[in-house]
Amino acid sequence: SGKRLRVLVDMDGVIADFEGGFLKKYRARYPNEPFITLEDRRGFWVSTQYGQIRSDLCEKAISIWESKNFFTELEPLPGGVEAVKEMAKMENTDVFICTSPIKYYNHCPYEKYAWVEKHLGPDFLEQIILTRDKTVVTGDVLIDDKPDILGVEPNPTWDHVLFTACHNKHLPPSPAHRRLLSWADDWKAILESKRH
Ligand code: DGP
Repeated sequence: SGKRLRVLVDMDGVIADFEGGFLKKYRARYPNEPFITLEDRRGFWVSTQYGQIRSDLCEKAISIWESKNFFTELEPLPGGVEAVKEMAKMENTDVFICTSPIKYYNHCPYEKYAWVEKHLGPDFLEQIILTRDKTVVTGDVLIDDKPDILGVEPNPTWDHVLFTACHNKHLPPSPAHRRLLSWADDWKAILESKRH
């Protein structure tokens, strides 16, 4: 069909290495506290799993991503920046970065813009959607590592493609979404399948 394809790409866990950045800074700040290796991560919420080890570790985990420079200093995930740039150059394709800022807003929203400018370029600042509710955003595809994307809209327009991350790789296949295993996986085939 002649319609343009709108792709929404999540940031943390999809193009920015939130989990790796978290673990590195948590271990540096709390060298004598127990930690969860990426291999042992289960469940989307990092603070929930840390709180299960010992209740005070929940707040210690939160203190890491609430710190200045946490989000700006996240490393890009392999192939993500290249894939998003390539996608944005494709014909009849609009790409938006769709990301939920944390509620402690002192640094995170600013740093997300700074990260996009640094890694994707200043023109990409036009493509940022910051929202705590992705269900109200319209698009054809949402590439996101969170297994359950809920909000006020019961029938979002997008199809959720689950991006594989340390915390979701053990989940059984679900009719709610297909998977993109990494940026080395065939993301172009997923986009082409949605164009019809
Ligand atoms: P998104 O990936 O766009 O759905 O954003 C979710 C954000 O929440 C992202 O920055 C990662 C972060 N996050 C991960 N674990 C926790 C947690 O346990 N508590 C909070 N408040 N945020 C978390």
